[in-house]
Amino acid sequence: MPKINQRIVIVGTGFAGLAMAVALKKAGQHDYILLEEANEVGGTWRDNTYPGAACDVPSPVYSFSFESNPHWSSKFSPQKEIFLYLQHCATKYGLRPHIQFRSRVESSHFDEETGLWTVAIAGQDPIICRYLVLCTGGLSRPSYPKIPGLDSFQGALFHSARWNHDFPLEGARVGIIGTGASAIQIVPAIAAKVGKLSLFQRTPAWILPKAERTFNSLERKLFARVPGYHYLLRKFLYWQFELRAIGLLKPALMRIPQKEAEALIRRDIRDPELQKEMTPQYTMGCKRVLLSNDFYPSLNRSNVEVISDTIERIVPDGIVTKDGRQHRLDALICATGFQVAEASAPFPIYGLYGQELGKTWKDGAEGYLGVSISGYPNLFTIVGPNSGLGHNSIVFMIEAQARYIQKAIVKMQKAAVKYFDLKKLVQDDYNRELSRRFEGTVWTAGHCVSWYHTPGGKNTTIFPGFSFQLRWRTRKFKMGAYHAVFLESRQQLTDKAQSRSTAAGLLR
Ligand code: N01
Repeated sequence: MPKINQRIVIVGTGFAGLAMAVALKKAGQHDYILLEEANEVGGTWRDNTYPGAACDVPSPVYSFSFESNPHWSSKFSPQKEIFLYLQHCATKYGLRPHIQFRSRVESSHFDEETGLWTVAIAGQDPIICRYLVLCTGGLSRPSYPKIPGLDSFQGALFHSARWNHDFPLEGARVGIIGTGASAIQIVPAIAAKVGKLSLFQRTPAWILPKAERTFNSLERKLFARVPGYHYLLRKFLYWQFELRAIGLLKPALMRIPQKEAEALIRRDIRDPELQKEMTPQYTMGCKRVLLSNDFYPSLNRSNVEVISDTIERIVPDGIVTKDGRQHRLDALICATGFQVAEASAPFPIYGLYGQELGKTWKDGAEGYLGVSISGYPNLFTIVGPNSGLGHNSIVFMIEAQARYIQKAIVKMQKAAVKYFDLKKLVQDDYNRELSRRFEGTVWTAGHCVSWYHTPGGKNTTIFPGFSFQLRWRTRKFKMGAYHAVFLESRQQLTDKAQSRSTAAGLLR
């Protein structure tokens, strides 16, 4: 029998990986290791360093419930502060000794004989563990546009999530593809520096004003010294954002915030033609609703041009659009999002009987409560299939799922379970329920194409409900939803050994 090096392996050290480790630690479980490809914690908040990067969910709620932060400078914190916060959490909660940096997981294999996972790491010895927790996040793998000629571009080419800080923006002709959450933060941050900014838009996004404000010194003192203050503000913001789910579930209600967004377009964009170009034709909420006060005003600048003609091809010195125009560029930035719905597993994962997760998910990812996948025993995911949110803080979901997984591990350990596997019936029922829940929501009736869906149209990313509903359903580990295979008892092992020697004796 292979030797277990670590009982629990957690892959990733973003919000999810750290929440998982803290949940284990608080439950007195210390036999875990966190594998991190990079050399610091932070996940997406370590990697997204583009100018203007900030959170569009208020920090008191986009942070751990167990760790208030007196250092937030404003309601919507910049990337640097969130990155520092995560580094602080890793240190404060004693997680660093458990983290193995520069460890890229290449694959993992489950062995049904032993009930153990073998985790292969690039250039290192593999790790054998009983439980594997994927905290690799949906927004970790940049998606580059499949546009002919992309590789032929001779200028600086980079993705918003892998910003090239060596490229001098001053006076440069810069092209940005995409007008999503990242692009609307980048444009106002660089518009005044660059010579010319060409913004290539495929679909305009619905944008609402950002109720931004800085925290004054009194509030910061309250965060530091009065634990109840963080708690109450968090509750208030949570419910304020949670109410937005009503509109997503009943899209007719989205007409109200759409009117506000249309008024913002009319107020902040001077050119009536551009106002039309920037007005979305789908129902608000079908794609993520964006928040910004400075994106539209920056489009009025004389050095900024929005190009809504389809990109035909990329050439060595720029972009050619369908109307035949050539846009000459020194740098091309792909603010084109991440491989989310179309992506399978973060690395090859072989479950029961050698089945591979990428193949299991070829028609779209499916799981149960975003934490378990049938056919992949002792494997857990945080922010797995259908546990993303369009209206509230994902950290809330992450903490709920981490608690569920921690309880599952304790329960299985007590019951001496070798492995347990989610019943396929349970997974199918759950996914049928999700399909029913999606009916009539903004994600099915909103007339948009978004990264929430696979190319086949299946929504594999969003939880179609209130976040507290998923929290409620993950409050207890549901042992009955799983097939359990128990570790053999000492007596069973002795019996087995005896019958083997009897059989050998008979053969002699
Ligand atoms: O990516 P996106 P993002 N040709 O997928 C366009 C989180 N986030 O990096 O809409 C031309 O939203 C695409 O066009 P279309 C947040 O969850 C959070 O901006 O598909 N255009 C779209 O305009 C967010 O939702 C914060 O037609 C192409 C854009 O690229 C998620 O990250 C901040 C194209 C991609 O927009 C992703 O945001 C930033 C092509 N071939 C990000 N392919 C916070 O503040 C794509 N596009 C918390």
